[in-house]
Amino acid sequence: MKKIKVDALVVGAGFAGLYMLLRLRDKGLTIQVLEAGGDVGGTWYWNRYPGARCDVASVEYCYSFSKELQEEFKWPERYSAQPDILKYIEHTTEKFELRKNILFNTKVTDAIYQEDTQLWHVKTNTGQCYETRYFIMATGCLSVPKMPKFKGIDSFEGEFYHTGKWPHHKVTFDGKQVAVIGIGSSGVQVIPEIAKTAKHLTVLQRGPTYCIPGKNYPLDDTYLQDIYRRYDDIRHKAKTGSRGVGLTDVKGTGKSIKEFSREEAFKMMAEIIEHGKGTLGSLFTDVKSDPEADQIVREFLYEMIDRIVEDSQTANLLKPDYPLLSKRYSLGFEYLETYNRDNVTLADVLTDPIKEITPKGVKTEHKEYTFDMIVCATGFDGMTGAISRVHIVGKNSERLKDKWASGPRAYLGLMSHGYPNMFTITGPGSPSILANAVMSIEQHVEWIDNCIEYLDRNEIKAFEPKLDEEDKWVQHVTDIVKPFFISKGNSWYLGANIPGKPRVFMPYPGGLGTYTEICNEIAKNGYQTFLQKRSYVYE
Ligand code: N01
Repeated sequence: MKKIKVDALVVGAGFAGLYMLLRLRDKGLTIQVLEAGGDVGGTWYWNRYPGARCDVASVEYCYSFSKELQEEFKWPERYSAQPDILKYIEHTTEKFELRKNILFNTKVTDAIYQEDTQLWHVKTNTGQCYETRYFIMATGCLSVPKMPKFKGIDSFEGEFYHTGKWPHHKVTFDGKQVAVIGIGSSGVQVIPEIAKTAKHLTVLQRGPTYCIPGKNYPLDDTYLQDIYRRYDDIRHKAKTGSRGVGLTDVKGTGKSIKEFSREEAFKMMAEIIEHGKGTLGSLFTDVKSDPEADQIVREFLYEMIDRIVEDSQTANLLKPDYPLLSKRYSLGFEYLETYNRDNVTLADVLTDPIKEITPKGVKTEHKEYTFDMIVCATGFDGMTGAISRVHIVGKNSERLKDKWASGPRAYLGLMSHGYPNMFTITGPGSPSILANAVMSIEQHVEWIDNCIEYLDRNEIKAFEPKLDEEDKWVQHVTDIVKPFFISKGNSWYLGANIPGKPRVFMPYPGGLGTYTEICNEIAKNGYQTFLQKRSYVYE
């Protein structure tokens, strides 16, 4: 089959793929972007369920590379909804004329490294074949929805949806008996929206989740003008701080929560929530790791649940029994309040587990429910899901799937030893979703872009991390996360939500600013931690 030759092949047309395309195209490289979806947007193309929005402020959850772009798109809300985020991505695509380099409805199936030519051969599900020097996976951290494997799932006769693959047609809940399975960030967002119009909504909860009430509001021109004036400073703080945000990163107390009286600590936490500024995790130094500190925060949150949720049995069911910061908690908008509605029931499927899906609904051990619609908000095969679904073969015919069988092994989350010239944007071992994802993406794209410039300038044909450096990085990620609750949580950060997936903490927890410094230092020192092959020998 005839191969189409390009300098770089990018997989995915979300925030990461689009910016990568723009940077490399401006260098004069020939680029092909392949996208499985029917249009641009990545996560924001697929997750179009009612209530979907980002819980990072919109003025920060957007590209910083163009001052003009930054100031011409008017964000309507503090936490803008999915249609507005998608509109922003489409606007960026049109502004920089990116669409002509993207092939939609095309999935990459195979990527095989050719050691003789040092090129990648890439195949798609539509039968195309590409030959490329640089193979770049911009497939996102949360792009493979996890569908639960209930017995009888295909027999259900009603409507069946996953929040992560929401249909394009209008879905109505009016007059319907609806079930939601899953109450992570997606469930917390979709539940209040469905409850507004459904005849009845039953939330099938396995494990409760911490949900902090969020503060959303419309943004007016005065607010936006003020942001534009301060943007340089906000972005600087975002890129050098740990979480990729410059606006809401209020200074913590720098003290243990135990240094305050219970009343003082509760008052401070209530204020943080009331004003929607900062996070409970950064207010005190020990909430991330000390069980006693966590207990105080938990009691505060339990009190909050008791205050909001009228039925005490429901309130008790909504109280998680694990440390707050052992998982990603959700920002909720009327989530807890939704359980006060007459048309909403919370069902505990931890003590009464789901046995099967029937043609008419759901059967648990002790009950049988009838539903017109089931919505699964059951999460994703995070971080490695999309990468491991491509048949990637590197040097010595090694499959990436085999190399990563006991957990992903990558250097800086950017490259993996044995897979020369293959880059991953926000890959495992990078800050990715532990920081504002758009800032993580910009940092990666710019680093890759500079690296490619270096490779081309120095006529380096093959480039990959040294194995010992990769091993050290993987160990470093494991070591720095160890003291924190998050290293043990039953979360997708560790692959704990996917049966059989190795439990390895995947994102880099040391903060975006620190990570960026490390990456920059490596580049400044001539990429000494990488093998660099000019002709046939590594130097
Ligand atoms: O997925 P999740 P998500 N039977 O994995 C339940 C980002 N995000 O899509 O806890 C019954 O967090 C599971 O129960 P349990 C964000 O990074 C961001 O909500 O395992 N239940 C859990 O309740 C987030 O972390 C935003 O007991 C089953 C839920 O499904 C990430 O995406 C918005 C089950 C899955 O929760 C993932 O969030 C949305 C089963 N067989 C998403 N299998 C914002 O920016 C799973 N569950 C706001």
